[in-house]
Amino acid sequence: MKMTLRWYGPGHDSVTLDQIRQIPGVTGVITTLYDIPAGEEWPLERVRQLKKVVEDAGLKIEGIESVNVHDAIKIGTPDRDKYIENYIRSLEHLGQEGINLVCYNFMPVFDWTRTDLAKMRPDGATVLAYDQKVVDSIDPQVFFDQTNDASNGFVMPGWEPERLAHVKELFEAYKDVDADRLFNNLVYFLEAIGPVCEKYGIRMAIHPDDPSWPVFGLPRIITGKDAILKLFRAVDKPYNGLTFCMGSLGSNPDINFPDVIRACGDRIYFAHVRNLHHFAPGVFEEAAHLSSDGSFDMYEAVKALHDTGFDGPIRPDHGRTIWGEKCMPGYGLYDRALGAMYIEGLWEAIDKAEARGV
Ligand SMILES: [Mn+2]
Repeated sequence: MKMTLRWYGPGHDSVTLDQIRQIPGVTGVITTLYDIPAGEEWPLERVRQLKKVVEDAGLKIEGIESVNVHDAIKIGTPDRDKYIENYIRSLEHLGQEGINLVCYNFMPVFDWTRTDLAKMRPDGATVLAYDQKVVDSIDPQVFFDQTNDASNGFVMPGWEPERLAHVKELFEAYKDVDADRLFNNLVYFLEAIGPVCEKYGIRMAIHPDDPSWPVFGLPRIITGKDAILKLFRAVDKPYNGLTFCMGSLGSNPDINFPDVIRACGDRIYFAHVRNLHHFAPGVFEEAAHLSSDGSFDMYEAVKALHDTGFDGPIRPDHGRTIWGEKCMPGYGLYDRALGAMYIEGLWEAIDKAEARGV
């Protein structure tokens, strides 16, 4: 296991690399070229610059989150091959620089969805929260505008204004895309990028849909264990793997994390570890990482990762906003640093117990 933090790159993050380096055990970052729109090629020179900035700070790029997939590829429009070519060249440039983990998602229009970016908890911390009733009662354009207004001035991943300025057109473009078609378009994409992934040993780690059910009538295809295994079978190659995200899979309160981890085994290349507090089906908020603060048994999840020999990067996922920090919702320094330490503590205890045969 390699402990990492997500970092949005120079000028896009309130957290600095120097701060990240001071979190004990954190040796790398998961980063991106945040200003390059989905569908455009990542120039080799930009990848090199990013790598240099991270390495000059004493850290390593452990993976990219994300190289976003253009809507044409998800929709399957006639010009998708042009965007796939760009994607292949971006992967080529990452591979040439020795970066071989890419997290991506295949969700239509909206990336992750939350209905409140700053829900106040009793202790004064604010967290991202979700309430299905809000999603059911609001127009998608209004929803987008409200989310953007609540982002503390940060551009949030998956919520790029230039793309989502055209929410109505995007919905129109997706109107004939059902779950089967979306899945087939994902398979087409994965098969097309196969050669470059195999050439450079790049692992494509798909991020589960968040939440794990259709929202605003848009299909969702990476929703749980069966869906993930179906994708593994459809493109049965080692480069086709998973980002095990507890926040997304955990939107389903009945999820059994150890079961998912054991079923996906060595195809899990990246882990987002976090806790949620469920109030009712479709109503939850993001908790601190500690098991007792939310609904999940974090020990059991981390133990299953440990037991299956997981050796990829872990990042503490969304944190609460605490101690007066001004940051992108979910991506402050303080609570994610606490989360990293907690996960490392669990890992050390599991490691030592195993070594002693406990
Ligand atoms: Mn995640």
